[in-house]
Amino acid sequence: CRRFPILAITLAALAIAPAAAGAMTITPRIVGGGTVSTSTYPWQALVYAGPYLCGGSIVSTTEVVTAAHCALDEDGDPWPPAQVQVIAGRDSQLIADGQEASVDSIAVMPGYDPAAFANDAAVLTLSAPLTTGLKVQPIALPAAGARTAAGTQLSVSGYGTTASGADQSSARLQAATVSAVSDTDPTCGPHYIGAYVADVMLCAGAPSRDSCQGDSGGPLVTQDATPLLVGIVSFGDGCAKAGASGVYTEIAAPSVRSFVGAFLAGGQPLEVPRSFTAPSLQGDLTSGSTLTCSAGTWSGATGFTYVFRDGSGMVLQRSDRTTYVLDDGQIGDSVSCKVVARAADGQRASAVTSVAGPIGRSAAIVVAPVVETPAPAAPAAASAPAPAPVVTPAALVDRTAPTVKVLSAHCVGRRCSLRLRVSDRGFSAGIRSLKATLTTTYAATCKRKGHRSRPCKRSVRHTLKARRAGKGTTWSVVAPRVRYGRQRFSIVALDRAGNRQRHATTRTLTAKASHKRSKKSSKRH
Ligand code: 4AZ
Repeated sequence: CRRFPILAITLAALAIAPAAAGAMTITPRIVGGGTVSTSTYPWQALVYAGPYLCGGSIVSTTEVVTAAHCALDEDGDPWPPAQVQVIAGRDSQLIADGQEASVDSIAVMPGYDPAAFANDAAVLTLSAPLTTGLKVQPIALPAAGARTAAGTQLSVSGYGTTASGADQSSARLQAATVSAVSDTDPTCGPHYIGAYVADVMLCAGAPSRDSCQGDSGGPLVTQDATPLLVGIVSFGDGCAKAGASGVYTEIAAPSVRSFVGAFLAGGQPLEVPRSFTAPSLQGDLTSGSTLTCSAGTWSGATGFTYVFRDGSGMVLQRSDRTTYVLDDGQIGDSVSCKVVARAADGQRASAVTSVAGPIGRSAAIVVAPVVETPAPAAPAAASAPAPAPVVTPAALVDRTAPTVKVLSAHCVGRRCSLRLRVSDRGFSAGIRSLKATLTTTYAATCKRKGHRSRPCKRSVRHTLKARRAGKGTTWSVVAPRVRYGRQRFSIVALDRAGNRQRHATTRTLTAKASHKRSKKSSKRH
């Protein structure tokens, strides 16, 4: 149930997809989907949450149901509503039509535990109502307790990947027919022992048809004349894998039905804190000084947690303290603060400050002489407040993949080197390794039988060693003798908990026969 990064879109899908808009029957193709239109699936919403792609179901003009795991950021806090966008009535991610809606508040189903899978439901309340029409219509919910019988034909739709592990989402909306599978079927409960909670989940599948990464949060509906939303795409063991059904949050489960139903007209929704003025960071941007994060104004908040992060997104401090003391390690870096507000009934909401930086050297450090004599036991700047400890909630498990940022990159002659910062958001079990590859593209002469030799390009690939550069999070990669030409470095980090960076960090340099440093010729990924 990993969220799928909004990165690339299958352009090829556009070229090969037949115009099936409006077709009621879905032709199984690729991993079982067919291209459809929101005029047939008008309850389908596209949900961009932070950097991730998810699906959603329009249940009223102002409410969209999605998965809880789509609504939460890497720390397990609801995304700041400003970082969530809902789009209705859009058939292709490449065509900016339909209705774009902003989100006012995010409610996550009580009892959702990011470390488990149960209660994977959330409701996004939009800032302004959607206009209903041919391509935008709410879908009705089943009654509480009206569970879906095994064998019922259902439709699942979304813009997710069309193959398990694929690195591109589908440009165009896809849908597939799957059948409800009994909780006790070997592909369902017994296959997901320890994860499957029959009370609040539903399995569905069909040979080579399934939901997949990026479809999370999206609708599973009946194929009746008046379709009902019976499930939310939640998780699965791969996609369309023999022996493993897809798992959905079951809307008809009484607890899920009452959570979602409370948001529909006439209901009493849970109170979710709301931010009215953005939080802010105050203080001197120099090492040794104290930054104060102000929560801004909120409604419905009974308490706050403050998360200070560095420029790479690494958590510096997470606690109820509003202050953070900058230290030398942050010189040249930047800091931001996320405020997480809690309501009395457990709902939370977050908002973030803008990024403050770069952080400078404090005056005390600038004037401190290089120590030639043995250092005194107490540091000269003893009056400066001690840096606050980094708070890592011990109860957390490392579930997030590490990320790599390029700090510097250059080639001098044939030697190219990169300095990298590796971060592992939230609680980290530590970085195990970095896989670095270099693809060199150089000018060559190509000969083909019966043709004259002509200039062409060739590529070679090498694996490189990445080494920790001193203490902390800095690593380096050096290619000592490259061929002159274009050098494309690709780095993927793996942490000790087995989380692998999904999309490689890349950097392209040019090695030229001169002793000047080459210019960076492309941006980082
Ligand atoms: C996912 O990663 C995901 N086959 C969603 C659904 C399924 C598998 C993975 C079910 O979002």
